[in-house]
Amino acid sequence: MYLYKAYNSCPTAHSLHFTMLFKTKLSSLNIPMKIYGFYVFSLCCFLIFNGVRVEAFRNHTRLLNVSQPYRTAYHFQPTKNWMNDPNGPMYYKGVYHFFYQHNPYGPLWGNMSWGHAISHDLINWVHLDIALVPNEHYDINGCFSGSTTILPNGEPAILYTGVDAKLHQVQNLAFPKNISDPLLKEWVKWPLNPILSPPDEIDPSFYRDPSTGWMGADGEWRVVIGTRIDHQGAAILYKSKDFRSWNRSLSPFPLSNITTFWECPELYPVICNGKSGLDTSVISVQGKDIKHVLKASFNDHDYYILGKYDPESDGYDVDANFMKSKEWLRYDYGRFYASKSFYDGEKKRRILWSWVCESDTAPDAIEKGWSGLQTIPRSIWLSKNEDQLVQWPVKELEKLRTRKVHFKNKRLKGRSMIEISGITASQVTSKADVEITFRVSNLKHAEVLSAEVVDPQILCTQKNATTDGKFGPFGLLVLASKDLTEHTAVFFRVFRIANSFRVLMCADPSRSSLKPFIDKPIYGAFLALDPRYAKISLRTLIDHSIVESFGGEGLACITSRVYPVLAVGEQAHLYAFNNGTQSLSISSLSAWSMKKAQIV
Ligand code: DQQ
Repeated sequence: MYLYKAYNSCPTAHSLHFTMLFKTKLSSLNIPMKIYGFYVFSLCCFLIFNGVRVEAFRNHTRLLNVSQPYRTAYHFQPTKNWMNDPNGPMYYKGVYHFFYQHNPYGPLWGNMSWGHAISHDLINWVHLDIALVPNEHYDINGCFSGSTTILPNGEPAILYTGVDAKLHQVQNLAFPKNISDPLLKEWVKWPLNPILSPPDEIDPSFYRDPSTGWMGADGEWRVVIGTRIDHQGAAILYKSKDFRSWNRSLSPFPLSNITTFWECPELYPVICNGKSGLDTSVISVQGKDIKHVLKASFNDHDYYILGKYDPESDGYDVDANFMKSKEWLRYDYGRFYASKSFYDGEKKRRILWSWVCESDTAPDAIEKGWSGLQTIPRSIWLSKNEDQLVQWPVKELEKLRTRKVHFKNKRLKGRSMIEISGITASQVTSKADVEITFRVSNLKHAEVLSAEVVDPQILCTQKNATTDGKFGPFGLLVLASKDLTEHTAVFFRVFRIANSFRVLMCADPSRSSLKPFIDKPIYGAFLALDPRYAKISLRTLIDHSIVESFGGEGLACITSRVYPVLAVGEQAHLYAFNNGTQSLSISSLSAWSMKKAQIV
């Protein structure tokens, strides 16, 4: 594991770049802050030697005044500096609270603190003072990820991982100074911290990210903590009567022998017949029309399985075997890590947030003065087939929609494209919300795919947006320069396997930017729909340097980071395209330019 990847799993050009710079390999993930300091120092030396102005590192405010083509208009960001995992989102006394892993002193990972912001609609935000800073012996090397739980007396509790003076990961509590303040501006660490230290058989560098608590049939609280046991990714279950003193539960929880460590695990209920969410903590949600989602972050992605959790025995029966890679489900098949969900009691829904890391380099982050985005908060529920989750941007986002282009039933011949214009050019394409639905017919002509299960990411890479096909590639070209030198393609292909069909969804940023050292992976997922009976739909949120796509009304999601240099502002265009030989029709298209969210 290389230096940069100490505690943030961002498979970006950052790490690749620094791998090349330092060629420093560490034998474990346990990277002390002191070494991180050395790394920052080395970075500065490197930049000086390469003529990059290191004063940038000292004065981010000045940098934020220079042109910022990659800062987003409606995705959550701190005003400057580094952000990674979402932490402890919750709804409390009429206010949404969002916390996040934050380095208040620079645009690279370090000094892990909990940033804090509040909102009335999950879209417009006010940043508050930092909620937790690493200043006690039990968290002096970082206030790492964790969750909030609202206790029976209505009091919210933060349960988070601290990295102590010995670099051991321990679990700590914090409570609001004043619970009648809906803004929860100040947090007080529990005097008896740490409340949990790693058990003897657990490596103290792999013991972190406590989940939101839920109450079992016996009235006791439960949480899960990410770890590894015998070199396998795992979650450990803890129990408590009062949320303050905790004991390890002896009930075995799922392990995965093809992963080595789990971060940010979550366990929460979903209802089988509807889109409503369920409170994690409510015991009465157990029943035959409830399933439980077990989620973990590992290998740079967020995976989940569906199963049944029994609150009496704490057993968890999985629908599919977590150990077989083909059975894994993913929230998002692109850039998306360390997600966290919460139950929004006000709107009776479950909301999912995730960190979307950069794909540019550490020197780019220093020049920008910031690093890291959050996805648009997504409503999340169980699909009609009860075999996967469905995600959709929260309804409140639609308040930002402004000028609209709309048409219906337009033929898109083979090897053709149309520009979607008509919304003020400078507005539509750098920050837009586009919904498009395609209809395909005569599928007997579809390309044949062998019946073996194919990795969709590999298929999208082999058959990218420019590779000829029959039904597809068709979709959108976003953040495109007029001559298409730069563009990001989000598209579909329909394949025939014996007598059935498979719809592949891809996001291809390989031509998104002329900038060097950008990581531009092609991503892919299969859409669980039958194109003979269902239309193929795509919703894409475009926001300067992020492209978040929802295929099949949220059945598959792919998020990419892109950094165009030509396709910026008025020079950014949007097209619908069909590079397949077969004609199809656009049943409907609606595209809106988006207003800027108020994030202050
Ligand atoms: N990021 C946090 C850890 C967590 C990791 C540190 C996941 O608590 O495991 O910033 O990105």
